[in-house]
Amino acid sequence: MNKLDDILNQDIDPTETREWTESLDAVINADGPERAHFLLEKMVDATRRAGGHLPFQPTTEYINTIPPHLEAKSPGDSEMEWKIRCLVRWNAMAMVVRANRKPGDLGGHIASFASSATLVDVGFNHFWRAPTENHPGDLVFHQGHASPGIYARSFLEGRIGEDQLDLFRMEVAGKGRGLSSYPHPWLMPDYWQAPTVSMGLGPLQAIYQAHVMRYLENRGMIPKSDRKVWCFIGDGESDEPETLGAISLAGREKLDNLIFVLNCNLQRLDGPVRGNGKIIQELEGVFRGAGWNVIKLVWGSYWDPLLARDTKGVLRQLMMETVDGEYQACKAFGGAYTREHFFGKYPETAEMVRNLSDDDIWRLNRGGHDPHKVYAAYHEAVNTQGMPTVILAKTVKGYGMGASGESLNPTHQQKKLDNEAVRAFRDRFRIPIADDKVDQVPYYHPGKDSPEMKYMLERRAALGGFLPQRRRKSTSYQAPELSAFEQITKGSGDREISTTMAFVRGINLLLRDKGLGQRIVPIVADEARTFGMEGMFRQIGIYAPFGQKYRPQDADQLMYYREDIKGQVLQEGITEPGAMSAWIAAATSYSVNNVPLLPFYIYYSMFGFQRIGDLAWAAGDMRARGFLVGGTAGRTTLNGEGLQHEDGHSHLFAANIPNCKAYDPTFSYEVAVVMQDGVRRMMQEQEDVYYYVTVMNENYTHPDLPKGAEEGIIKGMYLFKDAGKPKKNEPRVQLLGSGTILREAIAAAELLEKEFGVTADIWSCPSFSELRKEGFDAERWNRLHPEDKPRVPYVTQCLADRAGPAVAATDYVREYADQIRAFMPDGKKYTVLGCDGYGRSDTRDNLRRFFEVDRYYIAHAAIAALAAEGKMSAKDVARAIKTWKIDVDKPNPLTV
Ligand SMILES: Cc1ncc(C[n+]2csc(CCOP(=O)(O)OP(=O)(O)O)c2C)c(N)n1
Ligand SMILES: [Mg+2]
Repeated sequence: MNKLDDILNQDIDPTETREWTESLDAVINADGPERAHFLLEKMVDATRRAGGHLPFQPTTEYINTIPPHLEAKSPGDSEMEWKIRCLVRWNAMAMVVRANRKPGDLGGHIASFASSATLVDVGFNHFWRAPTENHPGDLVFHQGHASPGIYARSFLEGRIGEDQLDLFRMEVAGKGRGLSSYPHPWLMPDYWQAPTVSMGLGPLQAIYQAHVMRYLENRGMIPKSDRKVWCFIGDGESDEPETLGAISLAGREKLDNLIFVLNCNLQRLDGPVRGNGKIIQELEGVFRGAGWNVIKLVWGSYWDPLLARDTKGVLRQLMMETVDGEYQACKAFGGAYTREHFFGKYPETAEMVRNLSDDDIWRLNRGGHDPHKVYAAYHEAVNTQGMPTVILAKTVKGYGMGASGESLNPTHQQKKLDNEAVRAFRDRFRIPIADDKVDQVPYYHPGKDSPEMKYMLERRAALGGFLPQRRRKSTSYQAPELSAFEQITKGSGDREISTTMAFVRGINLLLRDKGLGQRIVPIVADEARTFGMEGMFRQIGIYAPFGQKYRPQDADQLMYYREDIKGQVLQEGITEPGAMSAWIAAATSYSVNNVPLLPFYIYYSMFGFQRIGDLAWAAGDMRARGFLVGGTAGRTTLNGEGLQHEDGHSHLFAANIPNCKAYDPTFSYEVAVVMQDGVRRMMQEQEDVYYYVTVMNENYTHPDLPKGAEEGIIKGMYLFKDAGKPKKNEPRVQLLGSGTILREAIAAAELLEKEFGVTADIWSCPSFSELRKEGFDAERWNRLHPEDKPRVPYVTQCLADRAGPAVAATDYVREYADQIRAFMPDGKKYTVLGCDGYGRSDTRDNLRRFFEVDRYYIAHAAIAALAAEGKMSAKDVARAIKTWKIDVDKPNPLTV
């Protein structure tokens, strides 16, 4: 022990200590605990000023935050709610066990919901409101693998049939009636609102949903309400950086519309979460430090009399000293073990339980299993103002599973209960299923007219209807015609601009749209200036929930840094996962808030999909609608920044998300066409797609939108330059490209003609990914319809009557442009150049030479392809190498 600990732990003058404590008691009695708190803070200040080093105490005692006498009482019928909970528990268990008695190893989880059943039940019975005309409804994020419990309740409510319970995890065979393993709006679009099972993404998204709800309230787009976002989280899940990574935002913005329920069953998948410590204490410190209201819900009511008798604090000391591994063992081994190993540690505590039987000790319940205490905690949470609330609820993993799994290390994966375990479960929860039937683990429904069902329906009616439920569609908004984007569909003349500038202009045009303008949500993660968006700061303001409390340094400038409670730009700071979550919240606002928004999140493309890929996947699942804009994209176009900035593969990630449409435009009119089409599909047609568009910072001139190119741009390919019908013996090639590298292809065409008399058709391919999807769809259709007229993939249609080999070049890895190889017309050779390998910093010219995608390499590849087809010779290739100074001994950029 160091000296400080000595001072704190040794009472050198007990009489003086008692006098002080009595004075404090007197203040509490006369003026309440707030006054006592005030006085203590004053004393702490005085001690600090006198030079006393007061250690920071982020934690409180290991007992409930709400003392028994301040607990709000539940108005519910606790006997009835217990019965209902037992039925929910049984059916949740039954659906998993039945699924796993069938062939196919379907999996599922019993132990997690078993630990959270009471936490969930109290929410459904008393707190969570469904959307109605008068209330927007609460948004509840459930722990993903607790889904059986949610389905079981829906079954009792009559929303899900018995047949469907038997289709748990059988979504293919279920033909639309199957129940998804976890919450997936993509799979159950009328039911689940948010995917959560990728640990950490639920809590992160819940924070940003609450943040965007406040944003909408502050901008006057939805009325202020007492609506809440609730998020259930596992204690093991709290180790994910995403779980805790944004809690300071919630504290800072005082998001009292947000409630976390941390289900602290002390176990994760493999074993204890903090066997050698206490997860509740650890989380208390973290959340308190971040400005949250922390409600510890550690002990159930059976402990109250013991704690009331603990005048000397020995029990509380014991509670504090005991580590989670030991608490887990107590629940696994039972009352006698707990008497000996827990209470037996001190004579005072042993004495406390002397008159209790082992069974009584076993029944000493944990806070998260006591519906009265849970009610009180929720009541306080929903009434807390000025800060978000986290409830740290101590529970037992596998509660009710007895010897087959209660508090045992392997319980997480227990999904096959034997008959004995099933009978024990039935007995423990008093399910009226007869001995001769119970081994089949039948579902149990008490009947439509049963008091249980009546009670449940009454409760839900009082709270506005059933949950979970999801809104599929909201109001449609007319997209502006392409003509509204004339500023960027028309050529730039001599002016050199980048596609980033074109895109930002496009956003500005939309901001001026009468219907849509308000609904545009520009989002940045501290990179607005990088993309030339600082004009928006002044113009539409940066959202700041408490307004701007200082005079900005650049107040005298035209484009000053303007923060405003009604600001439209979401400046999320340097957090790509945070900005992405804000984007998801805005992109799903049509469903969650019945307020369609069109978010544009602009970021460094390298810090996009590869950094937050799992969120991008969740966005697809959640049917997000909006634009992701990967700025300063490309492996050679972002020249100076080097290996960690130069993105050559985000398009491959994007291409793997089924409902993400990804484009790599070269010219401003392509940007405009993609943008207009996206607005039409997402805001007007309400299609569940989102867009990824890469934009660059290379400045060049842009031509006019070629007549009739729109359709090809959207499909992913159009003829940019037609070389006409080739003359006899005229060597011809097809050059393909996207992004800035298309311009190298255009330059290559000139070199080819000048040096070798080779002519080229030039194809701009804004989306190799869209081309691939269409091609494989046609190919599949043809296989399945052998006797019908075959569909010709669009790429094949484009190139069928075009002479000569095809050469594509891209600023991304070869794989990106290689996606269309399967659709080359028969016999057409296809060469792909791309930027495989790590990036590095240099000039664009040097990088393009290094990655072998510049005009010379493209031209050389075209000559080589013609030679391979016998239209030119090896000598021609050698001449090309010499003419264009190609270094044949240069190592492959992939490996250097
Ligand atoms: C990102 C991610 N990693 C791993 C998993 C696999 N997984 C599912 S549940 C689980 C344990 C969860 O423990 P905890 O959060 O404590 O929840 P509990 O089941 O105990 O309530 C793990 C590792 C996952 N779903 N997501
Ligand atoms: Mg856990």
